[in-house]
Amino acid sequence: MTSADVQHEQPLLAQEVIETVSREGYFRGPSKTTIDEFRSIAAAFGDVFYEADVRMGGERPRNYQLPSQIDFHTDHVSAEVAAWYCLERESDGGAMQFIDLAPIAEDLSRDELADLARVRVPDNAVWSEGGDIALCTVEGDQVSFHYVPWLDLKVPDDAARRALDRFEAGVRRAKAADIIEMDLTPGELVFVDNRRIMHGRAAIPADSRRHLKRLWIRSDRSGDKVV
Ligand SMILES: O=C(O)CCC(=O)C(=O)O
Ligand SMILES: [Fe+2]
Repeated sequence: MTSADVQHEQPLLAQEVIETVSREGYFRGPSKTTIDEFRSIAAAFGDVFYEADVRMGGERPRNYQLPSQIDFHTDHVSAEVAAWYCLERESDGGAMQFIDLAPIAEDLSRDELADLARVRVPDNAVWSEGGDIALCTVEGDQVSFHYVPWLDLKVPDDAARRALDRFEAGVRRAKAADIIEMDLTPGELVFVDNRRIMHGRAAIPADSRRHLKRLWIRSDRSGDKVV
């Protein structure tokens, strides 16, 4: 074995990443992964349909290209899996932050989840044709979320309002006690189930060199849904 082999530790198995994301909701990778390995794991999940550079600036900067704090949210609903690869770290506020919505769903009754599923979130994607999306979808024991708190949620009635209040109280508790923080260093990656795990970020300096590559992935099993 050469010293180059040792540096790469064990080869990263895409299957392990896929299984861990399905069980735990996320997988954080070892250091020293190459961006090509990152891309090949993403490809093993399914169709990588959108790619973004999460760093400051750009001609028409999106929220993730601005220094302000970003509240916890899920990304576009078409992305079953979202993945980030760290190219440059920012020590001043640059850690990624996650909240697992699975325990919050477990605290809600079946009726509350059915009421919550009637809350609609506008689709603000640039390619959107204006439809909106259920805040949650229940299929058997599986609850999938789409939650973007700064958008104008449509709440059809009092029961849906009560369910939303209970859900948001759970999110507030998780923000106070259950944030999963990952201060990725260059070469580290994270894959998340975008319908279970929310992400957010503290404010970072406007001149930060922080740079993550983000991929959105539609799994091979999902068929043709949105986008
Ligand atoms: O800057 C981050 O850590 C995440 C930003 C974000 O919301 C995204 O990449 O979708
Ligand atoms: Fe995001």
